[in-house]
Amino acid sequence: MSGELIVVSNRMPTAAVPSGGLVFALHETLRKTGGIWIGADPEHHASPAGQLKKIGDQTFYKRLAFEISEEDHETYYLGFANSVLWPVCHRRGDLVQMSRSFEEGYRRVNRRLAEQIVNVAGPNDMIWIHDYHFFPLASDLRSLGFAGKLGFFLHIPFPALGDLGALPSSANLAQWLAAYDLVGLQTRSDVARCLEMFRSETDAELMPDGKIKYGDNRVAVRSFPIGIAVDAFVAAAKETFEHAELDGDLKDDLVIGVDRLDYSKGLPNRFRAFGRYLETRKDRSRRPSLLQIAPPTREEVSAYRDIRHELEELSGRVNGENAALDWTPVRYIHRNIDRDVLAKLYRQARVGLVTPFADGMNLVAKEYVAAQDPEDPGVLILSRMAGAAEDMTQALLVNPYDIEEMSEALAQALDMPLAERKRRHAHCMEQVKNTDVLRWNESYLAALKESRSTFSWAKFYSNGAESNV
Ligand code: GDG
Repeated sequence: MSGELIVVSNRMPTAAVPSGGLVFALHETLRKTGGIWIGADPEHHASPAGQLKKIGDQTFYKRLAFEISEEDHETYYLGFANSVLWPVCHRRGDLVQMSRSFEEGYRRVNRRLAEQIVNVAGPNDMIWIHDYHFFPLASDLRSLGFAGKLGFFLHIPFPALGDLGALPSSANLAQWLAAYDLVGLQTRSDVARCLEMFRSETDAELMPDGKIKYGDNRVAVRSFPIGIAVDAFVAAAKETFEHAELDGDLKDDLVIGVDRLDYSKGLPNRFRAFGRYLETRKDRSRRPSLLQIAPPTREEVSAYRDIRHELEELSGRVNGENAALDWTPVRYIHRNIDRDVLAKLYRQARVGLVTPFADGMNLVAKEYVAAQDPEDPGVLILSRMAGAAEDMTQALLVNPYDIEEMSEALAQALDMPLAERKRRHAHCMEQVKNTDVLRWNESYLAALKESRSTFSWAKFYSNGAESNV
């Protein structure tokens, strides 16, 4: 008898129909298949409950929340997940904050969540766990006797072997990942780095079927490049754009950037490159605007406050040096913009500027391409370090550390002839369609269904444990 699909992610939408790329796609999947979505309760509790609780709309599938305390939030979420794992995975070992309490909080929340999941999961259920908040969850679920299929998808870059050294020694990524049946990563380069990690482990062995054998476990590691809900995005972008929504000087030569305000997104260098372009542009009558939308995120972490101050200072400087009475070169919006407005702004923009230092995929690059008018498309400037660059090779690929190169790419993009814009856009759009998020969902789940559960009941009983599923 086949079981239910259970999705686990730190953030879970509570609205009947959630907005946003990934969340919307997982919602669409669960709407079709039914099942359960488990996520963290946004409220913090002095004594977190021992069971999952229903939260939000329950129409098509169950939404169950696990409670966390203020201390859990500080140690598991802000601490280990976002001050250790996030910087390590984004090649910023210098920003790692070490604290035993972070490690303990991370392990405590994962173990507690595993206990709560086995109380609701049936033996044939298939659990799909998302992202770095839950690396050890499969290992915890297996030790409690869960025997169904366990899948994992990492949305952020898989760290290089050298960067893994910045993790505390209690974080055994290889052992944690080996407890899954299928580990999904964004790109082929991520898979290569993950395999390199396993190769460096004496307990791991690459099997003829491509799986990794680690102790008694066998895990498959594959890339599943994520995308956007293409049709929905194209439709939103096509709606008549109200020019009244923009000030006069935003209508021409608009360059757009959209990113959570995160140090991995390379925003200061982007502002510097735009400033450099303004200084060196040949046609001084040209007055491009950079519209940077950067909603706040994780502001309790000091590295995020630092990047905010740096950006405010830089946007002030570029404007101070270049603005005219009737022209503001940099528009920096530090808040969330409605998704439909965003889609239309992308379509209006001549250039999409996506320049992260490290990024699992980067959906903004795909949204920008999908939003363009194919008969008069804008140009995507894309960092080589974004996962999206692996397939979108006809974007203008740049090194996000090279201000001069990015400034030259801006000049090239703003002057690009229509025929070249159309050719590059058509190629990028093909890649966007190939990775439509609904297809991504289906292909991952099909691969997870086919994967054989690594769990050994014989071993479990021989250890004298009792089943509680
Ligand atoms: C992680 C990985 C991977 C941004 N500002 C606003 C807004 N957004 C939306 C964008 C886009 C999404 O947020 C950001 O997605 P990204 O992929 O660019 O980046 P992360 O948030 O870091 O996501 C990343 C992704 O997971 C999926 O696997 O691609 O590499 O880091 O959809 O449009 N949306 C609205 N207003 C804003 O102001 N409505």
